[in-house]
Amino acid sequence: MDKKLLITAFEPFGGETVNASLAAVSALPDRVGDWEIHKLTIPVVFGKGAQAVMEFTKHTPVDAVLCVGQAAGRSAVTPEMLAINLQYASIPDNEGNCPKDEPIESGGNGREAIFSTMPIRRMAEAVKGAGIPCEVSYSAGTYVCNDTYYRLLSFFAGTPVKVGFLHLPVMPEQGSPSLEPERAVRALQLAIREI
Ligand code: PCA
Repeated sequence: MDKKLLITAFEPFGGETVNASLAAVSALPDRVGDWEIHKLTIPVVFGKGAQAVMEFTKHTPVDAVLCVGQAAGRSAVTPEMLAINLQYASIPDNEGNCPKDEPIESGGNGREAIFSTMPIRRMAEAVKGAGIPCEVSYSAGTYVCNDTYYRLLSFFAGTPVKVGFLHLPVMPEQGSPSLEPERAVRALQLAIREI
């Protein structure tokens, strides 16, 4: 039986009407390699992005969760090695939250950083090997992407569910540097095959 992968994309945010992650994830086929693909669009709201994934996996258990976001200013696809226990927003999220240097998990229970349980380097090498700009990243930022990643790594820790995150550059219509949507879709497929 095929393994199930939940792949998530984020809604547009920051006044934009599109999100490169949403465009790329929407265009993915329902099957990639050995993976049966399940797609979910999640909110750009601290805490709620991860919550949406937890709710989904309650009724549809999956073997892996790969979250995809867009990172303006980056020129390469960037699989994220880790998430950190910090929230700092330079723009409000889609519900107006704007945390300034607050922990995600407080009270000393939260680990400072949590590493991905996916083969991030192998995923990056597969994408780069196909001629698509791609580098391992060691910072998913401090906004909703990192928040979602940290909470999911914490939630699924000690379970067989693998968790990963990948940032895409914006699309050409959004600004520069950018990556064409077709190449972003190809990058996702190559990365998924390595999970
Ligand atoms: N990028 C933002 C949040 C949603 C998205 O696509 C980030 O990098 O935190």
